[in-house]
Order: sequence, then C-alpha cells, then structure tokens
Amino acid sequence: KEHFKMLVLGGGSGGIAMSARMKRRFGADNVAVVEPAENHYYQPIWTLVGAGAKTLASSGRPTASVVPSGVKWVKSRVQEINPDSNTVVTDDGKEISYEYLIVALGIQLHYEKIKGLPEAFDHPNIGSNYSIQTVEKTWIALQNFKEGNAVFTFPNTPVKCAGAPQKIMYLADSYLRKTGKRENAKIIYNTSLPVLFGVKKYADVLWEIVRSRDIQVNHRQNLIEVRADQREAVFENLDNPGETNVVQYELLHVTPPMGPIQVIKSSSLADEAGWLNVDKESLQHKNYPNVFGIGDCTNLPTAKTAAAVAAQTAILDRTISKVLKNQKPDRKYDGYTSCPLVTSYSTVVLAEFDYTGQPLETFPVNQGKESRIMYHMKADLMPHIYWQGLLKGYWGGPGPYRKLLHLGMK
Ligand code: FAD
Ligand code: UQ1
Repeated sequence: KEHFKMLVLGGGSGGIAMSARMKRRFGADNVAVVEPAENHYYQPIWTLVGAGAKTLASSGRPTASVVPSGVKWVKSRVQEINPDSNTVVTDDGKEISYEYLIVALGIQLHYEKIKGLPEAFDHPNIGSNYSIQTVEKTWIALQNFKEGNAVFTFPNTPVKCAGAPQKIMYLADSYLRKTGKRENAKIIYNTSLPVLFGVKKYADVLWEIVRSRDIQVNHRQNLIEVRADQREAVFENLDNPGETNVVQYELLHVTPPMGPIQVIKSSSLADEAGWLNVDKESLQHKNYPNVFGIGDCTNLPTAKTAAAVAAQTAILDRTISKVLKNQKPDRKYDGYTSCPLVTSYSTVVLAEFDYTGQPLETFPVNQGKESRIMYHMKADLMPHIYWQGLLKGYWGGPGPYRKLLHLGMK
C-alpha cells in the first residue's frame, strides 16, 4: 500500500495548481495526484474552439507535462474515498493512504440524461462546447448552417461557467452576420433559468445585446429530448410540468445537465446534494479536518469557474499552512469568480463578482461594457496565465492586482 503525506484527487485546474503549491510546502516526494486522463485541457478556450477561432489541439497538453516534476502521477480513476481510514481505492485496485487530502474532481457532465443523446451528435448540425468529443462539432454545425433556427440551451442544473451557453450564441450571431446568413436565421436561447445572467449589472448589458441583435430568449425551457432525424428539440416548460414544446432546428448547441461526481456523492464527504462539503471561507472539509476541497466539485456557493479556482488556490494554500501549524485558518475566500462573456469575435464583457453577487471588478474602468481589450485578455493573455501561472502555483487570482489598480481611487 502506498502512502503520501499529501494526496490530490483530480489533475484538472485545481488539482494541478494545488499539486504545484503542495510540492513547495511538502517536497515533491510527499505529494501524489490521481488523474486518469492522458491529456489536460484548458476548457475556457473551448468557447472559441466551437466558434472556429482557436483549435482544439491548442487547448490541450499531456498530463505528464503539467504534473509538477517529482510529484507522483497515479494514472488511475478514484473509485472509493474512505475518509474514516484516510484511504482511497482506485479502479485498478490500488489502495493509497494519506495524511492530508485535497479533492479536486470537477463536475460530471450528463449528456445521457437527455433522450436521444449522445447518439444525436453523429448528425452534422448539433454540437456542444462542453466536451472534447463534441466541441469541434459546434464549429462544423455553424459552417453547415444555411437557414432556419439556431437553438442554444441551458440545462436545469448547476453548470460550470454559466456564461458559456450564451457566449457561443453571440459568436454564432457574429459568424452568421459575417457570412451573410443572418437574415435567414432565427436565433433562439432556451434557458431553464428565470434570468439571463445571475448578476444584474451584467444581465442588463446582455439584455441590450440580445435585443439589438434580434435574439429570442425563452425562460424556463429545459431540453429533455433531441430527435436528430427530424431535427427536433423537445423542451419542457418548468413552470408548467408536463407541457412540452417542440422546436425545429437547423443548428443545435447543447449545454448538458451537470451534477456532482459519483465517487464524492457516494462517500461521507458529500453534503445532501452530493457536493464536497467544505467551509466556504477556509475550504477545509466541515467534518474531516485533514480533507480540503477546491473547484467545481465543492458546495462553495459561487459560480463554478477556473477564475474561482485561481482565487481558491491562494486561500487553500494559506489554510493548509495554518492547519499544519495547528493554527486556525485566517484568510477568507470571498467567493470571487469571473466569467469573460464573449459577445463577438472581438469583444468581451468581463463579469467579476463574489458571494454577495455584487460586481468585484479588477480594472478601474466600468466592465459592464463590451471591450476589445478584454477580448484579447480572454483569447491571448489568459491561456498564458493559466499554463504558466495557475498550473505552476503562482497565479492566485487577480485580487492583489485589483487592490493595486484601485489605489487612490474610490
Ligand atoms: P476540472 O478542471 O474539470 O478537473 C477535474 C479533473 O478530475 C479532471 O481532470 C478529471 O479527469 C478528473 N476526474 C474526474 N473524476 C475522477 C476520478 N474518479 N478519479 C480521478 N480523477 C477524476 N472558467 C473560467 O474561469 N472562465 C471561462 O471563460 C470558462 N469558460 C468555460 C467554457 C467551457 C466550454 C467549459 C467547459 C468550462 C469553462 N470554464 C471557464 C470552467 C473551468 O474550465 C472549470 O471551472 C475549471 O476547469 C474547474 O476546475 P476543477 O479543477 O474544479 O475541475
Ligand atoms: C482568471 O484568473 C482565470 O483563471 C486563470 C480565468 O480562467 C480562464 C479567467 O477567465 C479570468 C477572467 C481570471 C481573472 C483574471 C483577470 C486578469 C481579471
């Protein structure tokens, strides 16, 4: 049986960033990360991959190249977590024990919960930016589009990057205008939510954009079935259960239902809903003080993004340093999260907010406006910050820069 002082579950954004930080704290020999995937992907760029502005290949690197050197990569899937005995079991039967555990397993995609999926992805007019297998299909569907309805969905579950389901719609609108096909298109956003975006300041801007670009928004519409042969998408009206609406589509972009990771859900680390049950300020587990959580797998009541993960890495690193000294965690996570709302091939509205749902903006300008500079930040600068900063344990979010940039300003 192998033993590590610090064991990290999941080699995604949070898991790799924390592995780098824990290597500095414990020494590489004492740290291991469990991750089955051969490649690590920078998921935020998939919005642009689906719109043909970046390649899928540019979004991935071998996992071996992002696991910090000297840290042990256990190339397996975690199958069981037993926090009462400080052990985990992998799918290939290994048992690993730990002194401290960081859980960074992400969120589960559930395409199969929509009738007709995933088989419908074999048809050339349906795509989804949320998975490696389907993101390039979005771009194919967009290029194939001639006329008719272009339909975009938002499911009836929590999701990661809640802006992404509509970013691809604005890009599609831009693409169809550029290629002269917009007049023959009706763009429809069918969302399960009662709002367009959770923070009023940014929702107001998005509503202006939706109106000026002639996009139809339907609330409380939840995709339940895709009949790919007939090109029909079936939605249920969440305000009137049993009532369904069938929409004919020429292009369909699906944002799948999502939920907690099964291995967490079936362990004693989960809250009633199945998410990892952590303290929202320290990120320490509420019942197991040697267990910590980060990112999409947790029940932190903020929007699930890589930007949130970045801010959480700095807090969690600090929390763990305190726990090691038998002191109380002191720095508190404020719920910082950010969503660069791509509104065309050259503009972004940079939403940033915290637990209170109030804007918490980095730059001393009004970010509630479409901006070209912010598009470059998203498309060209952010990937470098991700690979060279976040994953190496140096980038802990823009908090310190926000304070600098606002010096001397009210
Ligand atoms: P992940 O990075 O998803 O990592 C989870 C890891 O756990 C994966 O590597 C997985 O293989 C592994 N795993 C799962 N189950 C097991 C198991 N049983 N055993 C071992 N390992 C396992 N964020 C932004 O900040 N800005 C954006 O603009 C943005 N846009 C996005 C657009 C799209 C289309 C998508 C899909 C996401 C976007 N995000 C964005 C969200 C961002 O990618 C995630 O919030 C972030 O990656 C979460 O990090 P994580 O470590 O919690 O999970
Ligand atoms: C961020 O820190 C981050 O994580 C690396 C992202 O993920 C891709 C983001 O999209 C954003 C916007 C941030 C926040 C950074 C700045 C400079 C506002």
